[in-house]
Amino acid sequence: MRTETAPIVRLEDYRPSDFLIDSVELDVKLHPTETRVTATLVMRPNPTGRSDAPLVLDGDELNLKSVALDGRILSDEEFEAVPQSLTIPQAPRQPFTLTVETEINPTANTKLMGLYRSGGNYCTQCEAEGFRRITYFLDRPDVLSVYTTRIEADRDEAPVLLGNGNPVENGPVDGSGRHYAVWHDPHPKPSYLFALVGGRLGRVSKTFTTMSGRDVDLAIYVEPGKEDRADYALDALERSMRWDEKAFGREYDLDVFNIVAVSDFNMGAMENKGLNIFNDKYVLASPETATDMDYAHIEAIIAHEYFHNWSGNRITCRDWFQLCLKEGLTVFRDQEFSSDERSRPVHRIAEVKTLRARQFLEDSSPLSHPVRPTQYREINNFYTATVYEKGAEIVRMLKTIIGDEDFRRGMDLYFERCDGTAATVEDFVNAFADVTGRDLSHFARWYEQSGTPRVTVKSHYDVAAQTYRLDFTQSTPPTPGQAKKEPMAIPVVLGLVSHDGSPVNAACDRVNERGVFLFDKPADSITFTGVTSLPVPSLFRGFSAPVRISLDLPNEELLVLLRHDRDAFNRWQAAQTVAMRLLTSLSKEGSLADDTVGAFSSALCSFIDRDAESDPAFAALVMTLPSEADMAQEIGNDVNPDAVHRARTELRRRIGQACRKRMQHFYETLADLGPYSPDAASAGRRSLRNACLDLLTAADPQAGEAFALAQLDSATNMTDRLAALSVLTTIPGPAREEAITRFGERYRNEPLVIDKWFTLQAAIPEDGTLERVKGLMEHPAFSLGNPNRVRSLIGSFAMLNQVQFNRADGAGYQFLASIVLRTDELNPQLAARLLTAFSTWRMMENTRREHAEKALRSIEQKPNLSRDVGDIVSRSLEAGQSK
Ligand code: B3K
Ligand code: ZN
Repeated sequence: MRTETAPIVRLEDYRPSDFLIDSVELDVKLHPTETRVTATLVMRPNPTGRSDAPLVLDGDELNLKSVALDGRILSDEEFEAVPQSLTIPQAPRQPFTLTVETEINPTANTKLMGLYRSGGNYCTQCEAEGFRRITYFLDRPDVLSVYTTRIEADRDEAPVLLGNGNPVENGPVDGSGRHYAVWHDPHPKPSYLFALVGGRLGRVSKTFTTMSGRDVDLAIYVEPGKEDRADYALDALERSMRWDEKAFGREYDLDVFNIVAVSDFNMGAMENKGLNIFNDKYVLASPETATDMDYAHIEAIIAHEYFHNWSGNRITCRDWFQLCLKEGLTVFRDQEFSSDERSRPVHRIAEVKTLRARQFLEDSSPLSHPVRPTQYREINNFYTATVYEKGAEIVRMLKTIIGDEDFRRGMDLYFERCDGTAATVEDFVNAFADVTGRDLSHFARWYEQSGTPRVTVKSHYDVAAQTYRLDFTQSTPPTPGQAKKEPMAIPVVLGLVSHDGSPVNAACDRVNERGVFLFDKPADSITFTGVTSLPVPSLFRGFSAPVRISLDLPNEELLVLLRHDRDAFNRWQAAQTVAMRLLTSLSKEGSLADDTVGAFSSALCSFIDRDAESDPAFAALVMTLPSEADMAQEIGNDVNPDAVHRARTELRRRIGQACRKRMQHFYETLADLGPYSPDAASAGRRSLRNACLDLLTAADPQAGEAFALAQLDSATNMTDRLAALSVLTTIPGPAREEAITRFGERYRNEPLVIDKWFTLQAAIPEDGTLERVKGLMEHPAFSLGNPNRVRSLIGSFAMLNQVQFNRADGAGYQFLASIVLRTDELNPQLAARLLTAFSTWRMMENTRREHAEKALRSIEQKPNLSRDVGDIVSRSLEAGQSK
């Protein structure tokens, strides 16, 4: 479909469905190319719908075989069927049963939406609008039905048959070599939560006893032979279930909970009721193949999908505009889980790094949109950092403003009141307004207004009066469709810190007992009294609001926070802010005075002396400079990625030289001696050690190369091996090439490790990388049809390699454009995702900007673009966007 013809769907046009589907019986006869689906739908007119409306069911590439109403086959005159819809003009005005038979070809399904095949197995993906690729249906989230699914398949081809809900029966289909299984899900659900799986799969399992004493069979299905790699995921599932009972009082509600790992999947995982389907990258882990970060991601995503059982499945979304209702809330819940299971401050820093790298970037790009968008052409393009990550920040701010207890009471009320319904953002906010008696309408503006607010703070100390005043102003830059902005309700968690770390006994009646000042006007001031010496303000502790902060403090005062603040997030932030100042001036001016770098380096050295041992994971974060992409965002316009890269390399070198003794000390003493364990403490030690290796190498590449080569040989786990290889990729020469080749050979049968190998090579910031990436596309493991491969090679090149993707000659852009067009023919969702790498194009300097625009136009002009790509390309090019 051409871009121009894709209709815009608007929130304001929402109206209830004219018909309801109370129950669905689905009979699916799996076959590689001719799968037969018979759907028996028990339907009735919706009392809140229109009384004269025709029945229009959604479809997508469907081939209709027959349709019957209350058992009577309809003649061709009684309905109209095209691949995208099935219309019955004269539908009954009382309850009726509609039986629809369709045929689909799962092997030809390269979009990975609906029923498709992965590694020979059958699986499904229905969110957002994939169920209509299986059968004609009212494929919208506010139509909730009880499903019974009968799955039939060749016994050899698919010995395992799984569906939503609980297993009912199974057995052979006489004399045919086929067998069947029936599943029943008693919980009414929208079609996007439907799933089935058929295939040859290995299994790990355990029993979980819920808080009320019910036994649930937990199982994870993976490629046969890889069962032991699912143990960590199974353990994470059990911990998630226990945590949701404790933290939110949420109990699981079926007799079984199944997870299936597949190797072709468009995103991370999917929360289908009782049958989660996962990208195998987020299930499979062994010390030999997965890094500490992989383990952390597995834990978080297993938790996320499990938590959806309440925030998403029991309470679902009325329409897709409400996506943040389930996604933002569930991200918040998984973040809380990971923080409880690991180190809260370290996890918070990781969350904020992601938020800034992805959501702030999106918000300053032509793709900026509100957490609850008001219109879309393609809903799959709205599974964004804004909906997910900023959506989670809104929930976090709400908790900060009303406090832990009221937050829990509000959540309880929301779960109780909305259980079994398709709800809206208003339902969610109302629960908290009702338990607290507060008017949250100003706060709710966070869902409507896009763009990242900027808060500027100026400080005034009056020695004579012993008062300390903070003047706050806020503004939000215009974004697509929103030229004028309103002030936001911003919770500022703050405190004062003295220069020597001694407590500051100051009072301010605008700051509540939890240290929160609610800043909700364009400008406001607060004054502390009883301030006996000049303090340093610690603002937005724990990153209490998703805003950009401009602060008028000199570097020396910020470094007081690194040393003395009791808020770990702000200690880290202080070092980052100083580093960013150094990096941006180095990038603009090309040089930096020795004493500026010296002061920062010595603050880092004393930080390391004092804190690295006791909290290595935190120390590693403090020692990691903002990324090149962070720098580009900070600079904001006329960015020259080469200058940015040079500046960062230079500062790493100088800090590495200044702190060399400490780095070497930790590098030597932190070597992993015992057997590998993925726990946060051990992972923290590895991350500090590898951060030291990185800085040592920046200071002295020759020495670094020797350390890295030795580490590559002696490593007992993927974290250390990959870190060593990553350091080697920064040092051109034969040693690097040999190490890359050997690594590739060692893991040639491990696609998920080959992905890491692709990523490292795609990120090499040197001329020649584009050729290398093109060469790797010929590697036997690479396939344009597999999203993990494409993202790890091409996505990494475009998103991680600032200098080479943004080459001054435009070759990086042209390359990405050509891949987007090729991928679009197979898998539009994947193509659209890749295309979002262009979202930074307007902040580049002129030559690059022109090349990027040309590449985008070349995509725009191509006939028959998918709706996914057409939507992203046209929004990326729309004129008059501000950053
Ligand atoms: N709900 C799914 C995402 C579906 C994406 C559809 N394009 C996974 C998740 O957020 O948990
Ligand atoms: Zn989710």
